Amino acid sequence: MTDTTHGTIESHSLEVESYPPSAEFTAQANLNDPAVYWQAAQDPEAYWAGRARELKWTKPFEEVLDWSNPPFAKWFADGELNVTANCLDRHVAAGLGDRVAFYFEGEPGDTRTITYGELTHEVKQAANMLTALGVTAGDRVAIYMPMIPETIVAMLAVARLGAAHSVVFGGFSAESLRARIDDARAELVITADGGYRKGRVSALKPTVDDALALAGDGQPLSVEKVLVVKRAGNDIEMQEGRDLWWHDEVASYDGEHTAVGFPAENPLFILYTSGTTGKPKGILHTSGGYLTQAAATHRDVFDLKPETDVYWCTADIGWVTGHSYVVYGPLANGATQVIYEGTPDTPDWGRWWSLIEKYKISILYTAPTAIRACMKVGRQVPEKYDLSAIRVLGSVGEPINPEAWRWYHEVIGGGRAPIVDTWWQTETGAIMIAPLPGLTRLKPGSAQVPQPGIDVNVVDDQGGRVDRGQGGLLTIRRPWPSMVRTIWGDDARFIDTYWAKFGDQYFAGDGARVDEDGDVWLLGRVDDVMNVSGHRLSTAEIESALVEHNAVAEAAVVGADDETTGQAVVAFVILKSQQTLLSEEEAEAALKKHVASAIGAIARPRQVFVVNELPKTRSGKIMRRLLKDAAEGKEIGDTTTLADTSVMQTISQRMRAER
Ligand code: 6R9
Repeated sequence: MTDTTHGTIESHSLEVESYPPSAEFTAQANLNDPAVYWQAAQDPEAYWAGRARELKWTKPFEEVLDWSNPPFAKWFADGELNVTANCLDRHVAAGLGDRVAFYFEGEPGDTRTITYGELTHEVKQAANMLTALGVTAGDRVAIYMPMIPETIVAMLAVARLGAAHSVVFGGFSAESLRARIDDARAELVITADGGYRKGRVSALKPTVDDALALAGDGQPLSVEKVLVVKRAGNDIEMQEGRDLWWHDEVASYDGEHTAVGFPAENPLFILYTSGTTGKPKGILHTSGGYLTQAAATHRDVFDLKPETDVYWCTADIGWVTGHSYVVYGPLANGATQVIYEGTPDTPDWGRWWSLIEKYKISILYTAPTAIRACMKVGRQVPEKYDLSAIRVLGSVGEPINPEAWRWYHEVIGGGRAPIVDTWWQTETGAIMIAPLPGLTRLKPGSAQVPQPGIDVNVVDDQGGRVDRGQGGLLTIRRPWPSMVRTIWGDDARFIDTYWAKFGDQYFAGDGARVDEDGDVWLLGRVDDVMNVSGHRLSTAEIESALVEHNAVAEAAVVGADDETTGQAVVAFVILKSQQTLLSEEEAEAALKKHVASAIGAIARPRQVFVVNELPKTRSGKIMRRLLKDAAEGKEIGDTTTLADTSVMQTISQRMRAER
């Protein structure tokens, strides 16, 4: 049976189920003419220039793309704009000051409704406060906050002044925070006393205190002031002369502030992400190109109607999804959003669905790991709520397995709402591959189509395109507006990580396959980066945290398949022979805790195994591939290159005993 209005399954040449857009949806969609793809492909620069002109420029650009010094791209470089004024003042000037920008819901149930007019006022006041604290264009400000409105106010105030923010996820440890502060040489830290998570207060300010007390990288501490938002009312220490309460300070500034334009290539933010070595990479994004693509993709991919939609992206501001699809894209489009401080299971698993019912959320953007967690709890929970306002669903962070896709489509989307599976990265800044909901026949599990104006390829090791039906490596050939400009302070690493492999193509680090229709299927990372609940973690970073522990001689970490989190951290450690203080069980528990406190709770290993030997090649390289097989309970692959072939037998026996 085929019912196009409900997107019922249709079979197709390859027996892959697919869901055509309903005639109704297509008729009302922002993009419903497939010509957009070939028009953009004919002249991508002209296409992006047109999208950039949807923004307000204080000085219009003449030059679109400067690619004279690859891989360092400049977009719209002779133009000037103020990013924050594009997100706020522009809408107020257009008479939209009374439109709701955010419905905020705190985890304990407190709520706030903030209009564009009010948000603009608060950001102007904060910009005046930051100016008085010495923040000017070109500076860096670290932000270490819970998911509350002030976090967004802080980001927009920093951007308004032409300074760059570096948001550090509130779950990161003091060491991780300090490494990021040092790398960016941030002069100001904005934090909160604490935030609410899982029904408890999780303190943030004490971690900032610890971070600033650490030895750091040997250079003098760059931080001069710490601004503290009062959120949870927990007891904290305020250091005289350094720490200031946000509410005390901001009260003395008025809400008059004129935004000036900055060059399109002015840095907007640095966001740290895991790479293949232990040291996180400071991904640098700039202003005009970034905002252009964040806004354009947000409108196109989610079919946003700013006048009527209520949009909710569940991502934390500490990740790139929070930057591009909570702050910059949606606000540039004048969207009305919901932000929620806490976890989906507090006070119970109905929380998210109750928010959807309460605010009549029409567009939901979340991650497969969250969907799988809700699936486990069962459909009877969301079924208690009225989710009928939902008209578009989004997914990001990792490939969405077809089973989760179907559940999301049916249980949350009423079998009616299209799902846009969006592939992109911290480095790409904005969505690169995703269906357009009014045009694309959806296939569960595939992100499918490059966005108009984006040149995605799947190539072999030599950089040549693979044939349809084949797999290879994902690359991007032509520069795109929101692309990473460099790794902060490390141009050589930028070239080496993304460009050295193919020269003229950006290497994303993901494997992919193109099917017979030309749709792209993402297959996961091809490097030593794990994806745990949609968060990137580096094996090297966790290994170095483990060997820092005085009981550990050697460590190997792998990302093993996990039903809920996609991948999970599994560690194999050799203890120092002279250490006798800890039993194996004690060591395993202590090391889990140690990793969580060194890097952050998201890096806590699911399992730690004490072993006597690690599988190594004759040249001494740890064979993580074999450990991954063992951790996943698979048949162990080829061990012939091992120096000692018996070690894997011992390890896999050990693993089988655990199961
Ligand atoms: C936005 C974000 C990027 C890595 C990326 C890839 C994986 C993200 C995906 C996806 C398959 C999707 N990834 N979205 N894989 N389908 N829709 O997640 O950025 O944290 O930098 O992670 O996440 O492996 O390379 P980031």
